[in-house]
Amino acid sequence: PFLENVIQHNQFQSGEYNTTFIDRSPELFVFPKRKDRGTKMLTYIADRTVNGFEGQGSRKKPTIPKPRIPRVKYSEEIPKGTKQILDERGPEGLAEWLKQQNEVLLTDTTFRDAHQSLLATRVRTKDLQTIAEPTSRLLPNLFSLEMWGGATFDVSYRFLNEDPWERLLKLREKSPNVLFQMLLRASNAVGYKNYPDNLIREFVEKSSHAGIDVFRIFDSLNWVEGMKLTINAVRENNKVAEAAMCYTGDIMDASRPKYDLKYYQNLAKELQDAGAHILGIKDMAGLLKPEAAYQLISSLKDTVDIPIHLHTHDTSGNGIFTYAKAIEAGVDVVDVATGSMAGLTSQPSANSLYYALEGNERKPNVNISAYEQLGHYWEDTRKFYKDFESGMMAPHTEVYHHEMPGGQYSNLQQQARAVGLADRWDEVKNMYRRVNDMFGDLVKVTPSSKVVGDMALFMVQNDLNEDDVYEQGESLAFPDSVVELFQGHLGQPHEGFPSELQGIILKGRQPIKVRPGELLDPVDFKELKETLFHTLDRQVTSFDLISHALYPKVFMDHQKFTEQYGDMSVLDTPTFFYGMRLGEEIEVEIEQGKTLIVKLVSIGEAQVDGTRTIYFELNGQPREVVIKDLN
Ligand code: 3PY
Ligand code: ZN
Repeated sequence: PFLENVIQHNQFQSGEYNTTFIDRSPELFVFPKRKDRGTKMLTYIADRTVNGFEGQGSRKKPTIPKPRIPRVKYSEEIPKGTKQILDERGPEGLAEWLKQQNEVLLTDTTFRDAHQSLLATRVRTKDLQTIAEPTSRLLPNLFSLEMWGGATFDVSYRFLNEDPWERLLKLREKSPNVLFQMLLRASNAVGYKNYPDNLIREFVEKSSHAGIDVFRIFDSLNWVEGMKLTINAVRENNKVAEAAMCYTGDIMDASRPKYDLKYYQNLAKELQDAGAHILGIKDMAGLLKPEAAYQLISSLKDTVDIPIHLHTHDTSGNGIFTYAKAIEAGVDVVDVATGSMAGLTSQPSANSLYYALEGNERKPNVNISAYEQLGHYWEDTRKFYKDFESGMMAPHTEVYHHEMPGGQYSNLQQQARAVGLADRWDEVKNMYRRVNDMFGDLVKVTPSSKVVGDMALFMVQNDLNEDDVYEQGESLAFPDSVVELFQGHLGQPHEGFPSELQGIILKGRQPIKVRPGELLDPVDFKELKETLFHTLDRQVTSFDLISHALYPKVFMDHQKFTEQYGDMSVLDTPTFFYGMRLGEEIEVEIEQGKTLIVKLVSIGEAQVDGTRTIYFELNGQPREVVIKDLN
């Protein structure tokens, strides 16, 4: 282990073979602890069995049959797809190719936005990995698979205790033919605040190396100034920059001229000039009505030369109608999800769209029976995640009033519940819109949508109305996120902030007008690497450095988890969430070709110190672990 430590040491790797660094590096004498992977894993399973997941208390593990997996011929070569077009022709060539297609192309969001919007982003890599190759084989004509970014990055670490970079690498291996697409919040990256410029560049470079081809870039206030650096970074890596404008308001509503057709035309031109290969329209709440879609797409087709890619959520139930009108107007690509993961706050169903376009010359060129088979897998797999379902049972047209993004609805509902406002949810929804109007009618999408949500909760909780905010503002302690927004730390909204309210919220502090990134010190990656090497006591990757720079605490908590339990992404999902049933036996492949057989034999009585002994058999040998009963 000593030699291994020396070889892995960054000074040795950077060419310093003069051995004096050995005397100066006490960490070389720290040897990896002997890992007992079995005991660590049993401790995790015992803990879930007794204490449940995420503080939800222990619940009976449901009996869920193994998901049906479509039969595909693994021995055959995987058909070529859009990934090969990008690799051969570059991003401009791909955009040209796209414009020449007559049928509408599809982006499938099942691996990202669909589960972010329906299942609180909780779908695990294992369940994605199982279906990645069948998806690639059965749907080689997709434009792209949206499978990374948005909330998946932090939720992976925070709640699923898996490494999002590994997800990307593993899926890429299974799916070499279809473009991989991610959602990138411009200078907020995959987080909720502005990050230093060099971190954004590093993030884009390393995620393109790891497998992302199409970057959908948006700014939460539609502030193009805040998007340019990211667009350039994507272009420098020879990947596809899909610059997106977030759709808010209603172009058909003459009483609300702030976001009219002209506004979107100007924005589209600015994004094309900023270097977009594709124009994205990100209708994150599902506000784009069918006739508005027709007018918007028709006029943008005359405004820009680049292909147009439309994203919506089906919250109102009008998604397919909106797409049909957008397709009639010439949209190039639309976002859909596999039928059993579609609808409501998710994307419209690929299957429904296919049939809705029967007889239409732009009907997508996909194999509908393949979609139905993939739907079986997702119908079954979704059952693993039933505790994370939002509870929305039917189309919800109130979204046209409150304008909450698909991914925020259930989140804010949870937040409201946590602060004791569960029975005042209708008021919160209504207040969300009132806050929007008070804030000058904002684009609401992560992270600006979170600020509006925080303020709505704050006002309902403290029984405040708009007049109270103006009259008592001096003595109110506004949520931090609200103060930061009005300071300009998320950028500048269209037509600026309402100045009287800004004065009240900032209480004498001066807002910034420049790009927040200009004021942030760059991340010192070299120093961070040294520090992490010492704390983690292992070789540090570029991915670790980026994750730590984005989310220091979340990243370190994940490291601690892994140290304590090992890599639990190897467990099947019901066991990961619920632990095991008495007498149950499971197989866990901890690495390729190495499988452990685990049986839960019995659960000991609770002791006075709150512990219990849990008795297992591991590959037939008795094993016991002691855990704390938190019930
Ligand atoms: C995200 O930023 O995660 C979104 O999906 C916004 O719509
Ligand atoms: Zn979305």
